Amino acid sequence: MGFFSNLKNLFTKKKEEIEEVKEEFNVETIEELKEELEEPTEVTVEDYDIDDDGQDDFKKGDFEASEVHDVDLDIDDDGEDDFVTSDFDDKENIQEVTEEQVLEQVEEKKKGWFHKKEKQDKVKQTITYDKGLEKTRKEFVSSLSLLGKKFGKVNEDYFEELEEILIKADIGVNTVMKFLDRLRTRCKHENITDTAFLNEVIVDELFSIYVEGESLTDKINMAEEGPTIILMVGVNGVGKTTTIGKLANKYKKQGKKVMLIGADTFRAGAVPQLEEWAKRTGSLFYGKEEIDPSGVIYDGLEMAKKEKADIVFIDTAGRLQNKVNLMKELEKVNKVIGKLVPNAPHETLLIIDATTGQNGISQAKSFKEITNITGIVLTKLDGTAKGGIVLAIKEEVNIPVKFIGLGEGVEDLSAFDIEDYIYGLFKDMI
Ligand SMILES: Nc1nc2c(ncn2[C@@H]2O[C@H](COP(=O)(O)OP(=O)(O)O)[C@@H](O)[C@H]2O)c(=O)[nH]1
Ligand SMILES: [Mg+2]
Repeated sequence: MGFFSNLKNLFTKKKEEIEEVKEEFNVETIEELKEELEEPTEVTVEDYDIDDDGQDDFKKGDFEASEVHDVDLDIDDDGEDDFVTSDFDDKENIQEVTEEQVLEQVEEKKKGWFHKKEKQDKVKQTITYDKGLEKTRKEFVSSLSLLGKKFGKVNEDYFEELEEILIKADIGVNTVMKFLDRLRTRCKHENITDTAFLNEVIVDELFSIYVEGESLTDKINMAEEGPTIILMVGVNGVGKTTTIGKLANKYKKQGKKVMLIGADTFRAGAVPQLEEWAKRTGSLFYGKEEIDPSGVIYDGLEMAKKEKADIVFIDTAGRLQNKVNLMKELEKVNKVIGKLVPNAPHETLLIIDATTGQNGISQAKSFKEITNITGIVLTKLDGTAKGGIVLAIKEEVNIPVKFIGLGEGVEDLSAFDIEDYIYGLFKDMI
């Protein structure tokens, strides 16, 4: 039935994780931590200190080799290195350990290190949400607490004002109505009159809206072979080009060969803007202004294949004034893409500007009619108190939100994560 006993645990866990990583970096504030985590700490195995003596123990190639070389490892923790690998050749010098034991230790240390990095990345995401959803959270939490004070007890007037608050957060009228029905029923059944307790139930029920029903995957569908092609669509100014830049940065960091194709041949300056992002992120680029987008995409994909790109983002123009034309254009674009790369595009991501609220929802509905949208990127959540739009998209459009934009910086993009989202919205309430 309810989720909020889990939610409480979840919030506690998140807070603990943040504290742990703060300690690791020896910083006091979230701002300092954010800065630390945004440092390009592309730590490779090259700088790996097995025995924590502050010295790098070996070079990257050693991980790939079946043998470990030049390892100074203290197996029995007596503060002395037990041997260097050259001892392997000199059997007499091997005293306390076998080669297997060494390798085991290396593996374990390696795992520990990656685990630590994973935890740091998780915390980075949590605090990005925390910061990005601040506006929505403040507005929402303060309205709810005022409401609680005003009424003291839950009654019909309370519900009516709650409805207004939820609609203001852009949760969507239909969603709000359904949600309030459930809330009323639950209050009746469980005899809930205390407004403070009801706050917990509200979070719980909102959470349920997202997780119930058909579960939508937020993972990017990657090609099994050849380049993964991702088509980006959406009306002008929503953040398509910026999002491509952020995504290029993300995949580049994962070691992928990224390529950007500028096929927004409509908006002046759109192609050079994308080219700038390509330079900044070290991605391949192809783009041309003032010709047919399908032609640009054709040539761009040829280059992507030749260069063996792993992942290709295609920037398009988004004119929605004329649905029929846009539909025809997208059909043509899809045909070209499919011809050059079978089964592509692997994703068609629709970019929605969260600050446009219900307008964004209508855009999503329109685009859904025109073409096969596989995911939504919700941008500018940092600039709005309307963070509830994520729930409206789930309820009214039923396309998964795959990424969210939480700022203008290159790092201000996160894979959508329902737990971090709920935490960012409600951490002060529970
Ligand atoms: N605050 C904020 N601004 C964003 C975000 N994403 C994009 N923008 C800004 O929105 C504006 C339009 O972005 P652009 O990528 O050119 O939109 P496009 O026309 O869809 O390609 C730019 O000023 C971006 O910096 C975001 O997540 N948060
Ligand atoms: Mg653009």
